This record gives sequence, C-alpha cells and structure tokens, in this order.
Amino acid sequence: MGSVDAAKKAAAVKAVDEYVKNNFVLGIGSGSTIVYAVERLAERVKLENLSIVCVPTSFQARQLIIQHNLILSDLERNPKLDCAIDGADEVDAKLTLIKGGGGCLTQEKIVASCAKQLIIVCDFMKDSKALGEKYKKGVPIEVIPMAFVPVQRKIEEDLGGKAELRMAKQKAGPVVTDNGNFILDWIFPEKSYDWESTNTKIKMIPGVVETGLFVNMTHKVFYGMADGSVKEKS
Ligand code: ABF
Repeated sequence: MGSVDAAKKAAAVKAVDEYVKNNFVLGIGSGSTIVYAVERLAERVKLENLSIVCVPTSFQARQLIIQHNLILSDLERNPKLDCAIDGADEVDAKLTLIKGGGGCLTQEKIVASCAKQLIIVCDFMKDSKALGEKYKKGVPIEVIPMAFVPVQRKIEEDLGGKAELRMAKQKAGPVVTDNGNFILDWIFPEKSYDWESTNTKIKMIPGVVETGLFVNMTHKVFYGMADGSVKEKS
C-alpha cells in the first residue's frame, strides 16, 4: 500500500473509531477513502456487535454497505442522522470543502445536511490554506441538462473563469450523475473568495441543482499523514 492510501486508511479508521457509537444512524460518503471507513465499520459491527443503520450518498456507497452486510436505509426511513462520514477533494483553513470530484455532490450535501455532525476523512494532500491551491479541477456544479449552456454563460459572465462541462472518459458524452444531470466544473479565477456568498450566487442561477462547495458544514476533519499519523482539525 502506498503512503497516500495508508494515509487515507489511517484517517478513516480513526474517524470510525472515534465517532461511531452503538445505535447510530450513519451517512456513508463516497470516494476511495470511504472504502476504508466502511471496512473498519464492518469490522467494528462484527467485533462489538453494534447496531448501525447506514444511509448512502451514492450508488458506490450503497454497494459498499450491501457488500459489507451492513444495514441499508434511506432518508425516507431515517431523515435524521447521528453522523455522516465522507471524503473531500480539498479542505481550506476554515474547513470549507470542495466535493464532487466523483459526481455525487448533491446526495452528499443532502445527507450531510441531515446529520448532526459531518466528519471528513482524507489524506494530507487535501489540506490547503485556500481552495484551489491543491485541487485544480474547480468547483463541481450539478445542473439540469437543458440549462447547462445558460448556466455556463451566467457563471462565466458574473463570476469569471471557465465552467467546463464534465465529459465521460474518451469524451464519449457528458458525465451523467445518479440524478440524471450534468456537471460543470468551475475553474475560478481569484485566489480568495467569500465562499458562502459565492455558493449562494451560484445556487440562485436557474438550472443549478447544487454546488460542491460545503460551507460551515464540517464538524471535524481527519487528515491521514504520510508518516501514518493522523492530524485532526475542527
Ligand atoms: C467524495 O469522494 C467526494 O465528494 C470527493 O469528490 C471524493 C473524495 O474521494 P477520495 O476519498 O477518493 O479522495 O467524497
């Protein structure tokens, strides 16, 4: 296992060990780090005979829950979560996140908004002073397909930069989310932003479903470090 994967695993294990308690309803995020979190969760459920109900944020998360024989639920049955554990593409000094590199930002934000605490697990490469410093692919924005061109134009005219339609591998067509929508990746031009108001501006554009900016939502971040230790920020 490489040092980045070991870092992801260390962060995920620590977060699950510190935050998951018996009888929790738990949001399960998406991405590669969350795989380690679900593995640890399954281990603890077995060893400690825990009763944990899991609400997925994506098709991937749902598959992980099923593969590990964990209890699968949804927001209809469990609209209130004790905790959500998820990954991130970048975390700034105020714990504002860019999420959605994997295209599941809308479900991830909905699940996080239903949780008492959003716990982020990631490797040291996601830790930055200002968004854009580490993650170069921009802010993911989920849009209704018929609106992608007007949304692109409004973002570029009002906020500057470039809002690129995310394409599938080999440019076979646009990436389609689990909700049947497209994703624009907004490459933003400035070095520093008021992310709360920027997020609101983007969300007000008709056709925008959700943004990958998570502002004031994070309770704690576990960063796995290259030396195997884990740094925590809240
Ligand atoms: C999801 O997975 C995201 O919102 C983010 O795009 C990504 C992080 O993945 P990884 O853990 O693979 O870095 O949580």
